[in-house]
Amino acid sequence: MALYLGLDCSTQGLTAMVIEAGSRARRVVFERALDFDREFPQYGTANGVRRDPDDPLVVTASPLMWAEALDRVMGLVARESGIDLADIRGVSGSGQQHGSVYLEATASEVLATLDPRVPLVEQLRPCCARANAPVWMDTSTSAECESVEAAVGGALALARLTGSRAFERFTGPQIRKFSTQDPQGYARTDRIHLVSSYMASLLAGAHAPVEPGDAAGMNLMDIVRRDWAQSALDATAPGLARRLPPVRESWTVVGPLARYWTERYGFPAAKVIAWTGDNPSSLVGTGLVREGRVAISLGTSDTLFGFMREPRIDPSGAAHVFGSPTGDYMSLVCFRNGSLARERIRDRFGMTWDDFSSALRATAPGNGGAVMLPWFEPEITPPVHAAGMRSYGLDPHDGPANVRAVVEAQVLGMLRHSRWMDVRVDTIHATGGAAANRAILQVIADVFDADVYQMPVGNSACLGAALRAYHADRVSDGVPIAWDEVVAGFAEPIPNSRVRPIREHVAACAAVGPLHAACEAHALGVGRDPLPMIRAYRASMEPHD
Ligand code: XUL
Repeated sequence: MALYLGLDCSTQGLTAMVIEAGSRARRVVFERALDFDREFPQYGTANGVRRDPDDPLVVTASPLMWAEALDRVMGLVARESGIDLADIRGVSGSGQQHGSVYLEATASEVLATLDPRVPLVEQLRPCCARANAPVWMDTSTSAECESVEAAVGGALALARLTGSRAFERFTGPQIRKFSTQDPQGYARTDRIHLVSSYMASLLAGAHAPVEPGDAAGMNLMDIVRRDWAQSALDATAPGLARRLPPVRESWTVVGPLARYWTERYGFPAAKVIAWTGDNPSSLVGTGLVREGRVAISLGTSDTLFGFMREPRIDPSGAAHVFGSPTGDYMSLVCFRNGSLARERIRDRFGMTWDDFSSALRATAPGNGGAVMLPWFEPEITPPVHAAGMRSYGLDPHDGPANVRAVVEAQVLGMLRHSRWMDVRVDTIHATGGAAANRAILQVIADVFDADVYQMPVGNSACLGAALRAYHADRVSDGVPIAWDEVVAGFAEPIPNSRVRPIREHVAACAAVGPLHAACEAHALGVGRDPLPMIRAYRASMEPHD
């Protein structure tokens, strides 16, 4: 039997999943999640992080907490999974993206000689050059973002080089801030890890590389060459190249599990595979392993992510391009006003979700040219700082029209703001709470003219990690396996969940696309008044003799 262990060190907890992957059986055999707040109260986290009481923009977590959680979860796999540990052939993982861990030079020796009798956390404590790791929720580096962008020739130049303009949570600006605010701490730092490469290092007992999926979230890696970009390193901090791990392919075998794990818990010397970020890992865990497939996650905020063969860049600077663990690329586009906006409309008209769905079904695609821009909160895509819903030709008292307006605006926005990917989308995997609503999925199918499938609920990042371990094991054994085959039987849609586009609806949605674009441009202050266009559209809709 061939078993693979996937781990996911997310913001709020650490999850372990064991899968059986082979020609005979393909199934999840064990899953266990640890919640940081509940299991490790000594670190004083809320939802896995700590906010600086003096500066709420500063958000961190302790790398020691992650080490302690790894120790505990590995013990649980050993004791409670009921599996024969000897069957585990590979281990990989995913981490929350962008977070960084700063280790002193002593870490190399400590990692190489981890003592199985002493808890991991005690051995690591002396080698942290910085007690706290800044995480992706930290937004305290606006000044650093500006100076990094200026040094490489502007936001677009940085996006072309690294896949994204500078973002506060990205690791490069965070490193710059540390190096200027605590030069002594930076001088003591011998190695800067991402959460992913740090956790892989703990498992292998040696400094692990980073891989292009997670390294693309740093504003430091040349997205085309998939190696460090010297101009970005120079713009960030002195002597950075020697402090960073090398960039290696996602299926790199870092080494066998360290003696710490084999002797303390009885694991075999299974292959430790490089870890990646949670979003690249979810790409695999939702089966997005070929061009034409994207996932839309309908949550508090809505996210669209998809597979790309080529590293194309969003010229508006709102989206990201990361490496994909398959050796290709992925996009990530985030819309802040997701469920939040749908709920606002539902509540304003005193509806239930069933009423909301009925309203969607009862209204015509195109909404008679009535448009809403649902920026109830500041929006990420497109960037909107001043919150406030805007509407054009929409009756504020017409509940069903408002329901259609909010959903069409969101989905047409997803289409418009993912066009830069230049990918013909034929299959959409829908995840997140609102993916249960098939009336919303029908709008997605109609707008994208693509089949939409519902995905089973689960930890797709953790599943992606286990599947990556399976793939890398096969590659390193010299019997490579196609990615479609890796995910088959695991990352598959719910049977019979397909929602097909309806031909007349597709045409109606395509016809209002330019109208929505014009309204958005006007609301952003870069376009003309769209009302004449709405009038012309309405006139064209009137029946002719
Ligand atoms: C992606 C991002 C988050 C983190 C935490 O850019 O910041 O999705 O990866 O999940």
